[in-house]
Amino acid sequence: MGIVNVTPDSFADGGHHATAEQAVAHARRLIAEGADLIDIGGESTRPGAQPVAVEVERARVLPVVAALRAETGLPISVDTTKAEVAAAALAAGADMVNDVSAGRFDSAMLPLVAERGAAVVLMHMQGTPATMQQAPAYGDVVAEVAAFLAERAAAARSAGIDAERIWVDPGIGFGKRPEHNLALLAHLERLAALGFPVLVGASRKTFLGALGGEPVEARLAASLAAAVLAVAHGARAVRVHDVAPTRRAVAVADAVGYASRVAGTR
Ligand code: PMM
Repeated sequence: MGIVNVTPDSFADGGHHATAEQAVAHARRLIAEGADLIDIGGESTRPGAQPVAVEVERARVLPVVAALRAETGLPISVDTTKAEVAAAALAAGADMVNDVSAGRFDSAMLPLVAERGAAVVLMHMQGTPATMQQAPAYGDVVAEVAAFLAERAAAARSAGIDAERIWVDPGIGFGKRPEHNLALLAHLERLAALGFPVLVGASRKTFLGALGGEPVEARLAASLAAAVLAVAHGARAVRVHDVAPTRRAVAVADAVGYASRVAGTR
């Protein structure tokens, strides 16, 4: 999943693709690099970020969704917690809603996704973007994230969303200390065991910098390691800024995983 943030303030690429033209050009680059899916967001969810008005978010996202829909058959996802923004994006041709609140911030979200027959990503977050990194605390982070995702998937099912259209995501960096993110990556199998495909977004995130001290623009190697480990531990998709190198790295993880399954059956 290639990331297109149409925002002035996202942590890793804020301001780089702030106009619709720049965002569309960036999405084209990600597609050329081999993205299977494009995720378009108009509201930063970085720690401390303040909410954006619905009209602002809609005006950022819609032209990009519409322009891309006109030129690609790849699935398009919209990264939003607002049903109004999601509704407009789905009408403009998006296929999937990536909701970092898992349908909790807007009660109209899950019914909307059901009614439109769209896919949904349900992501775990402790707190809200404005407060989530103040004092993240868990007893057993993997068990608590798994229980949360199971509960949200059940809510999505009761809203009428088909099981095949539900994805789950541990929400790396969303109300988590570095050790929480590492534990989730190490035990993704327990999230995959819920029966839904798992999406993981670790690309360029702060916990990678906390390990090696790199600033955000120097976290490619660490991001590739995280993507490979995510796939090795059961992620079906990774949400990344750097599509071409991630594809190469993940292809190796996939091939080794395949070889180990074949070896195991002989
Ligand atoms: N991370 C960010 C934004 N949206 N959505 C999902 N499903 N998973 C994530 O990990 C996630 C997300 C924040 O990262 P960005 O500012 O680089 O987009």
